[in-house]
Amino acid sequence: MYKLLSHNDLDGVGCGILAKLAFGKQVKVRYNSVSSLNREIEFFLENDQPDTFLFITDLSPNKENEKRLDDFYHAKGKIQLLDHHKTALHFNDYGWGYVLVEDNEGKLTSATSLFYKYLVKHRLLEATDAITEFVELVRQYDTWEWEKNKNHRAHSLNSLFYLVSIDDFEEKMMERLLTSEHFDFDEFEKKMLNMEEDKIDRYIRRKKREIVQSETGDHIAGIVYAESYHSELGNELGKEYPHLDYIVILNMGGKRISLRTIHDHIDVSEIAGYFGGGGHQKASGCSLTDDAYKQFVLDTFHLEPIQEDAKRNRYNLKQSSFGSLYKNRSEDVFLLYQTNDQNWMIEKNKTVMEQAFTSFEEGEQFLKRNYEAWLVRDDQFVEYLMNEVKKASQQD
Ligand SMILES: [Mn+2]
Repeated sequence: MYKLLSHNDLDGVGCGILAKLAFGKQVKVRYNSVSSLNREIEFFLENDQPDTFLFITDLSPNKENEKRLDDFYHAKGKIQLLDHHKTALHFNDYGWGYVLVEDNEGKLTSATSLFYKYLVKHRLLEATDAITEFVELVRQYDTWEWEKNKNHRAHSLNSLFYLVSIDDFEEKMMERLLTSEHFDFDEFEKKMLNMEEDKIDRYIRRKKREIVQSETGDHIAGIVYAESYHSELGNELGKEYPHLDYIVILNMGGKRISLRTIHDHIDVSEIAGYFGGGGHQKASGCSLTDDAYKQFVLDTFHLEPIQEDAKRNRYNLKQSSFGSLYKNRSEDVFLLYQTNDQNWMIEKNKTVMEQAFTSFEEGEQFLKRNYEAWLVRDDQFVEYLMNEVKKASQQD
């Protein structure tokens, strides 16, 4: 007998599908949240047959269970942990652990891609085109490589995963992988997925108007409440507000936090680690502990959402060398403009500030991090210019 304990997201369930393809009725699969894994491990050690082979994929046990599993392994228990999370690398110290973040071709891994390689290598599953394509879609979604590759099918696969129950998804995918030569969606799914993508877009647009900005230690974070679409949200909010170091997504019902960053210089697995969680450099999570609650909920609850930049301007545009006009909540007015020596400077309420910037982005980042300023609409820009002209002509 085999038992698989895996994560309850697409990558985790991808492992379950592979296990069922390989072992059929000989495997019991249980999907877990990060926090429920440890209960399942304890249940396995106390109740399952000692000759059952245990796989753990896409999740890490806590310290106590790490020890228990190692004892079980040395008592001739059969166990294999496969993971790709940076915070799980220490499991490589064990004979039963295999954690790989990036393969030798420099490609990011996922639990499903690691488990597929493992099963094929040990001749437990025969590789086919359809399975290989499915595994690659899961990998690209989980590592977010799909966005760079514009592989929307990977994103659609994850959307489909959340549209149906895990049981239905497993059943649909297994049938497809067993009978089709290539992996594809059917016509009905394609229609549904189009509607779902629109719905996600609308959800994200609303969240862009709810996010607040807060200083957290050495960083500036964006904080938003959301129950769904955490990866999409983290990515879109990160790109919309690149002056934020990272995005904190609070799921109050689940008492969970997701952390996302688009920046290479930030490691959100460290921040999650501080609150007892873990994950990847750009995507991590932790529980909403008392400390995290104080920092992200209590201390930010009174804050006003970030004001979006005016989007439909024809005159007050970013990067305009003679100036882009910004404002903040205290009605300070900022003009960000390029000087003759190619530097970018800021005039705050008509007084030149001392800082000079080598690019527009750098100057804008400064304005947004320090003043939460936003690009004003054309009408306010025109009014500002007319006042300038009036003043100039009065001086003549
Ligand atoms: Mn994963």
